[in-house]
Amino acid sequence: MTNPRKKPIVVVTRKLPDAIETRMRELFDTRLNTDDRPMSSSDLVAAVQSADVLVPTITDEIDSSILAQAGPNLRLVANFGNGVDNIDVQAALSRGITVTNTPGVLTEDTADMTMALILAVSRRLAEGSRILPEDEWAGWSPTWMLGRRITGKRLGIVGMGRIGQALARRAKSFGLSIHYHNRRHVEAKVEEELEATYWDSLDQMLARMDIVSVNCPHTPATYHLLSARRLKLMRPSAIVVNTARGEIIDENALARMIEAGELSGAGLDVFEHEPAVNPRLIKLARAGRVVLLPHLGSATEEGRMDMGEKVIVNIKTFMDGHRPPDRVLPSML
Ligand code: 8YV
Repeated sequence: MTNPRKKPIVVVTRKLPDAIETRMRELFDTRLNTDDRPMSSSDLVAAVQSADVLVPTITDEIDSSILAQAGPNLRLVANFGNGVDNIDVQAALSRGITVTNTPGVLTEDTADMTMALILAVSRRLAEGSRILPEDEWAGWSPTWMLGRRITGKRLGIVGMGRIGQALARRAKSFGLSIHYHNRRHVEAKVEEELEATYWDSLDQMLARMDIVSVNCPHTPATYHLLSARRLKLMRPSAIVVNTARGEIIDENALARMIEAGELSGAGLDVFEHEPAVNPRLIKLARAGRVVLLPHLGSATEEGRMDMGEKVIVNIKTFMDGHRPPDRVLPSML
């Protein structure tokens, strides 16, 4: 890096879209992971020892012990992803390593998927779509496979950032009334446009909602925010949807309550111990009580390209000696 003509060594931990990898190879001395196998912690140690820039994803735990073994050249961790709960940001900063992420470009896709899960659980889409391929349809009946109406119900959004607001806009057009819990009110203009009701007490909001959607980041403060105690406050007819991070919900408590009929169902795209999924949830999915997706919230071709482009801009800007646009600071978490 002291020699401006020398391209920085950029280690990318997973396979990215071809066009992104090609551009990265043109711009940087980029080391790709062509077989896309998730890196072990010893692979990660080797990566941080050789790299000027590391490009990890959610499947890499860049904790303080990995960072402590970083070589002297590592200056930037440019996460391919919005959430940075896979990175110890504080430990990175205290070693003089900048962290960036890819905010904004996966907002609409994640909000779409959240709405899809709300519909899937309420209208039994996953269960219904299994009937025909399994040749189990005896024909229409007035009382068979009834779901729940969306229109007129109350949606409580936990975390009203970009994705929460994008969900609220969609949900409003489906006739849901919008409620939210957040550290602070959103702008008055936005609250007005969404006709949204703010709850400073999460407990009080949960007790009154038909549908609860988790859309906040995972931080130490939001770990098990939907704890067993809080889930118990919810109505038995209510459903929970999570496209944020599994750790925000006490998954065991959620599964137990759905098994016991104390909650109606759930739509989950994220899990506490990904890629492992709680066997109780798998059992509930087989019984059609929950809808489970394999972390597909931002999985669109366009989204992955946009994320890759953001990573490139962050690296390029940093290497040109400027503050990268998506720098993450501990105060933002
Ligand atoms: C990403 C996500 O695909 O960006 C995020 O925070 O949860 C995902 O949708 C993943 O994190 C990529 O690293």
